[in-house]
Amino acid sequence: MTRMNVEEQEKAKTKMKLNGSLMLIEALKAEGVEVIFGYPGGAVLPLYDELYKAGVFHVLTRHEQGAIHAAEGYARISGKPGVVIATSGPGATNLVTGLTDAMMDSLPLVVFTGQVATSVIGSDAFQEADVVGITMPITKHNYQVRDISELPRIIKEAFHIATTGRPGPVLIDIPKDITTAEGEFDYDQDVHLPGYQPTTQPNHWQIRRLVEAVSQSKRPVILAGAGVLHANAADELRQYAEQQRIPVVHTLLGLGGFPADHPLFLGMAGMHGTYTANMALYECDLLINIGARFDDRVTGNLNDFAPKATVAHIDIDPAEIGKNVPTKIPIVSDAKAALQELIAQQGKPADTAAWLVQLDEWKRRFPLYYEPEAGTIKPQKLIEMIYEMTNGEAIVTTDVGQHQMWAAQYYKFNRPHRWVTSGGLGTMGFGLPAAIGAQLADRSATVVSIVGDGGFQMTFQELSVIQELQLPIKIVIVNNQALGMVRQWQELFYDQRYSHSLIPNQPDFVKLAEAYGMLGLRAKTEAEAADVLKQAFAINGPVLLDFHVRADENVYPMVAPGKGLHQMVGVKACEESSQ
Ligand SMILES: Cc1ncc(C[n+]2csc(CCOP(=O)(O)OP(=O)(O)O)c2C)c(N)n1
Ligand SMILES: [Mg+2]
Repeated sequence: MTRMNVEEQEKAKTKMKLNGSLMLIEALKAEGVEVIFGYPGGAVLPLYDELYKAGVFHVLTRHEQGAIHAAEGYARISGKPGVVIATSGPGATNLVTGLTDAMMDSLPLVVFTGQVATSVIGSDAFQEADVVGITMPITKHNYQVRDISELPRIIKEAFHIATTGRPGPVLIDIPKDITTAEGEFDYDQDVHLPGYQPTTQPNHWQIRRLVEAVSQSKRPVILAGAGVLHANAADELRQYAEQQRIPVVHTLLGLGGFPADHPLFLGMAGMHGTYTANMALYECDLLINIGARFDDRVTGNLNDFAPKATVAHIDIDPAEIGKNVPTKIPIVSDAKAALQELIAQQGKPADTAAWLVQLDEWKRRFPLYYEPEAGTIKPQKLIEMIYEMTNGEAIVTTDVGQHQMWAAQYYKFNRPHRWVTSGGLGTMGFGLPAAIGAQLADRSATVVSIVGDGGFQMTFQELSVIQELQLPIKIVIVNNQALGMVRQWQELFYDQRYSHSLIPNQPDFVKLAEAYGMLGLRAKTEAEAADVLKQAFAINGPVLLDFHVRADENVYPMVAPGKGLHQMVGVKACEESSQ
């Protein structure tokens, strides 16, 4: 027998006969998957048996929704695809919210669901659900494996599709008999998808047009979205903005793509954006959208959106360009590649001097504002205290509601990949499980999960995982004894009829933490808040903090639904600081 060299041995290994479960495990190894988030059940028992034997790092969440949000948090921080396994039927349907969330926010996931055996598909077998049908509109792509010979190719394609172009979730539905059937495992193959060829490099002439538009512009602004983060283009964004002296506003999901303390940064735009960011979008003569999708929460009433501007839009997904806002300069490209080309072409910079003076004046006169009140805890103050306590370096995950907006406004992100929030879908219950994935993606990071008292109760079963793995996550409940954002809208738009939004008798969250074997601390005043934060961050382990904040506080400024960005309410002029 001739001796095989290493390459031949590797090749032989990838050609070996394996059952479907082992194929899946080998494929995950080949993809460099470090952690799987999942939950077992009948249809995936053979797979779980092989996971057990192979000693794969698998995190058993306490609900499949927890698994998929954890995978999203992991993907957001690591930039790598999050991997999920769930069983057929209810296991798979429990993933629906997370898949939609990942689809809306362009997060790369590869999700495996068990399915009943191929021989009984369509017979309403026990725990059968048409998962391919159900998840068709909420996945970037999905598959059902019908023959073991297809499995390696499908897994390879799934990872490719999830992570290239505009990232998104890909689901693979695997009937139980496929997990035990044997076939040849060849993972050393090229992906061949003629119908899927994302454009990643910008068109030279469109870039030229943008360069010319910039040089003629007097009031340009960059609207930077999460596309900048997906493309790892924060450095290029900064370089370009500085080179051309163009101010930058962020979408909610884009935060951290441009340093919050940079003089050219105007803040977050949209419904709860800063006065300056929104007025910049209203008054600009050139709007350069980089990797944002003109979500309605960002644009306000489209009839009043950027009415004086020529619009340029750089996006990897051509379907986004011109979808909501007429666009004069379309650039289909990866954000990094487009920015590099813009920097290289280095056109005559815009004369933005007068514009920047105007913007600085607005920043000084109309900063984010709240009325301090030391006897209670102002939620805005709480976020500022957390920001200071963590030197602005923490990974922050949130749920959805008022606390999310305050976190976005008052935690200043100076670096990318520190902010994990549910944007497009606005999923309550996202924050806590997402923190698990974020912490596993960056073990040395300080992770703070800022959640609402409402949303926390949608997924708090994942405290078990945090405690079991001793993840040093600080869980901050912004407890306003209300579904605060709903309460705010009812106060402002429904004559204070608080229909099912007030929850004065929330459970004792400190005792709940203790039930999970975790330290719980409570604060009701600013002084107590300072004290418990100090205690919590001194401990290298999980801590749950229950902050009873001012319950009637609202998020401002606000663009009411149907209004334009220039029609914000709750803007307070700060006269003293303008002198
Ligand atoms: C799963 C889900 N159900 C309902 C909503 C609608 N909703 C948006 S914000 C909000 C209130 C959230 O309350 P809480 O978690 O306490 O956060 P707060 O606004 O008080 O900070 C609700 C019900 C949602 N976003 N997600
Ligand atoms: Mg609340």
